[in-house]
Amino acid sequence: MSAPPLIVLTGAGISAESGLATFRDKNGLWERHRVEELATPEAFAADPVLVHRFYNARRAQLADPAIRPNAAHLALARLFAAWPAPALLVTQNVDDLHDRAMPGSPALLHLHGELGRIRCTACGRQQAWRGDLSVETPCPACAVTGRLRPDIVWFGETPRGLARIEQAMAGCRLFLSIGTSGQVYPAAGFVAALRGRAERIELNLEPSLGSHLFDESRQGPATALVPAMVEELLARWA
Ligand code: BJW
Repeated sequence: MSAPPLIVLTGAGISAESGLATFRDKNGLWERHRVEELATPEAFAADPVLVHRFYNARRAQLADPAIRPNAAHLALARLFAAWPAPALLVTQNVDDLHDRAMPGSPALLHLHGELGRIRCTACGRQQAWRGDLSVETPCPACAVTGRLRPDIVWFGETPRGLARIEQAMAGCRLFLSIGTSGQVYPAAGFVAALRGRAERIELNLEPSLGSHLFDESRQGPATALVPAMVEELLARWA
């Protein structure tokens, strides 16, 4: 039998052991705000200074040399380099730890955008951005101020790469969900959509909201579960 076409979905839990906070765990609040209060176009319109501060803090944290891909990101990079069938890595994370583990990989899709990119709502230009952003920062392309925003998918906005995901879902026969609480759609709906078509395995610190929908659910830290899973899959299929 040949290797099954693969989709891997990752969430904040895969980056937790690299030192990045998740959203909905005990330490998931930022300055006492829930992500649902910050990551919306309405929140940005009402208080852009606060929302810029939230993303500036996270962008700065990502630039800290102590924040690096962990054993789970590196194991997935090994899996994707060796997998002998179509494979797509859909991450909900806006950090760049998968990118650093598998630089330039066409298999990686950032469903919710990227912390290291911004976009101008005046001229539409998107670009890489490493420093802070404020309501006074002029757009490097059109020079208009006050219209730059993080290139992030907020609640109510359309996630990235949906056509590509739909195509991959149609052929998918193996689905891994790693480090996500299964509370945010459309990613939370992938497991149900693949019912009866793909083997679905969850790897998470604790059972997610949709845990019962998986064929198998393994609990533990991603840096232990993911390398073990990758070794199993490569031994079986590659
Ligand atoms: C470990 C670990 C370790 C810890 N090892 N594991 C009602 C019903 C259905 C849908 C909706 C609804 N009302 C509104 C909606 C839609 C809405 C939605 O889902 N809302 C929910 C709150 C219900 N979704 C949207 O608006 C999305 N857009 C959309 O639907 O557009 C319409 C459309 C769809 C399809 C086609 C066309 C149009 C957009 C969602 C945008 C989400 N954005 C955020 C913030 C921006 C990014 C950022 O700032 O970083 O993305 S929200 C936040 O949640 C972030 C994450 O990517 C996302 C998911 O969180 P994640 O990754 O699961 O993190 P946690 O913290 O929740 O879980 C971590 C897990 O890891 C935990 O389980 C831990 O146990 C585990 N863990 N340590 C392994 N070491």
